[in-house]
Amino acid sequence: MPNPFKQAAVPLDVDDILDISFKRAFKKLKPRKSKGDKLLIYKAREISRIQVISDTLTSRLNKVVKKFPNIDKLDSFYRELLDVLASINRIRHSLGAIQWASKLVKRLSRIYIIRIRKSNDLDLMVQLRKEALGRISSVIKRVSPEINFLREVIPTLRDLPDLDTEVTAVIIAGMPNTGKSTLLSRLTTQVPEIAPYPFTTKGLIIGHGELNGEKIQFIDTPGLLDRPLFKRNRIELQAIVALKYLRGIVLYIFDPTEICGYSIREQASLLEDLKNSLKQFIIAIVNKADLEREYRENFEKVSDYLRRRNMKFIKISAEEGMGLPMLKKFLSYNLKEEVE
Ligand SMILES: Nc1nc2c(ncn2[C@@H]2O[C@H](COP(=O)(O)OP(=O)(O)O)[C@@H](O)[C@H]2O)c(=O)[nH]1
Ligand SMILES: [Mg+2]
Repeated sequence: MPNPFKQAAVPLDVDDILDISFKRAFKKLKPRKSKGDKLLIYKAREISRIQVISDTLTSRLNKVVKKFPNIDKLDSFYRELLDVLASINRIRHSLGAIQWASKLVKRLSRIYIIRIRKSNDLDLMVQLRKEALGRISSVIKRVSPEINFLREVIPTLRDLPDLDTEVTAVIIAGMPNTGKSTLLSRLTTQVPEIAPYPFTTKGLIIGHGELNGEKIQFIDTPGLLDRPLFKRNRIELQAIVALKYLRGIVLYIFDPTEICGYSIREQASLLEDLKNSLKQFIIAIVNKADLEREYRENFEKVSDYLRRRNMKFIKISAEEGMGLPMLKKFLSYNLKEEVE
């Protein structure tokens, strides 16, 4: 399922909602041939004013509640993101408050319509209508903090990346310049999409590919899984943690040459962090194998480390394509083991 918040409706600002409803209710109607009882004509007019305002407001408010996806049915990935960005409790509270306001508006309008219907006094009818609209407006104004909150968070939620949580994900992690983008482009067919993602300006990079006829999405996470996790704030960590709910595996890229600018020790330390925070199976990729001859010792160091840690790994050159057919086989085998 793609981003479940795509269809969510952003409420209008309280003043605008009221404005629209009042304008609609008070727009000049063509003067009807005022045959018949003047009292009945006035009565009908006041009743319709209340009715129009109530209908306009409730339909606007209900739309916001109805178009918001069912929180209990969200996939864990999007649920976690909702919690990071908005706090699930707060969202529930806001939607509840809006629903409450909508019901109360409806109830008030019914009560006043009945009272106007029973009245036989022109002034009283006008007075009742004014009172009704005053009370209705104040109900709406009372939920203005909730409406403003939703106005703020819904656009962010609508902007979340479209990740099909049913499609197997291969998340590519590793320090900068280790070869993640190069590998992603090798494993995918089209130009990858860049999807905005909370707390990283670089977004998620999503590439589509196939392994053994099965659709796979390859995900690069610049700014998230490419630097140490310590010193990150809670929210950033939660944005990272949301990734752990994607069904699939993680490829952790090593650059033993250290040309990337990070030592083997730093690269290993990030790997240890990720092992503790992600729940997917992690396969290590030892990249830049085209340079193995020049950096033999470093390659051995990395291999030794990975063997000691009992990790599955495979040596490739993303740039020159060496080891890629093997990597694909290795991937489909492990996806079968891990995902099914
Ligand atoms: N020699 C060699 N260089 C590579 C290999 N893979 C990537 N690179 C180079 O490493 C640099 C960083 O690669 P990139 O894919 O942008 O790394 P990212 O920052 O992890 O996405 C680029 O200059 C690549 O050309 C490889 O297998 N061998
Ligand atoms: Mg990159």
